[in-house]
Amino acid sequence: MITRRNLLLGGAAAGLSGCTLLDGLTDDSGLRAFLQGAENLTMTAQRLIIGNSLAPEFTAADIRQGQHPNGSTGVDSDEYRAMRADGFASYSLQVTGLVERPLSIPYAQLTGLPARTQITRHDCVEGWSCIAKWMGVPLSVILDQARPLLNARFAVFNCFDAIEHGLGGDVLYYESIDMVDARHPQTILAWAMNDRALPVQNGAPLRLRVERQLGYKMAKYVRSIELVDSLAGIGAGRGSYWADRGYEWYAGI
Ligand SMILES: Nc1nc2c(c(=O)[nH]1)N[C@H]1C(S)=C(S)[C@@H](COP(=O)(O)O)O[C@H]1N2
Ligand SMILES: [Mo]
Repeated sequence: MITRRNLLLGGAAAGLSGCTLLDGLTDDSGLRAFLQGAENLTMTAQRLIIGNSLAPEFTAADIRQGQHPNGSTGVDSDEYRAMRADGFASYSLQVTGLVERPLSIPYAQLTGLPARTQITRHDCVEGWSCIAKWMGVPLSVILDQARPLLNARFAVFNCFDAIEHGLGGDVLYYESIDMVDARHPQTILAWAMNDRALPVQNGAPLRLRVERQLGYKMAKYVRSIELVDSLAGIGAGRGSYWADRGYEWYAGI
């Protein structure tokens, strides 16, 4: 079966520079076949196979190069430039929607919260992977502070970057995950990468890591997290910039 992902994987293999093409995941490996097959399974079936298990974690020796920047690599707005100029001291993460306590968490407070460090492999749907070390606050820590209401089913990430400049105006990047992934121990809001402050090209000041899904789920430049009971009102209705353009919403790997 020729899926969009197969086409992308084939196409990307030729032109990629920067990151090692698919660290530990060569073109003819069984794992790649599994990944491609997995897209045809439903999310429920994937969850049965994966359970709530952890994604593989690696050692520092496995980090071969910097994280290959992809998608937006910066934000073209005065608001963002001003935050960047002060080292993001004026940034605050907003937590809104179906919560008991809406939050506005300043950068200095975010980086002072309990943090998790994990060395994981980022798999982009275009056919490359990078192993990097991520450090940040578990999303569950933020949720415990905000106290989601019982009807909260999804966490939506609204980003600063305009991924599309159309006649109808700019489209800002957005993504979403369900509460199972939101509460997963490896789901963190990363503010550091490879022992340094998160670089602008990789999503400064804050980016999501949701380690059992593909790269496009890992929203960079996160402005706010909104808890909702339905994705119908988000973007074109699927709660994700790329899902609204034909990719899987649940991009399990
Ligand atoms: N805000 C935002 N997040 C984003 C993207 C983007 O364009 N904008 N691209 C996605 C894609 S397709 C990938 S592979 C990763 C790339 O992350 P990196 O630049 O740190 O490698 O970010 C994801 N998150
Ligand atoms: Mo990607």
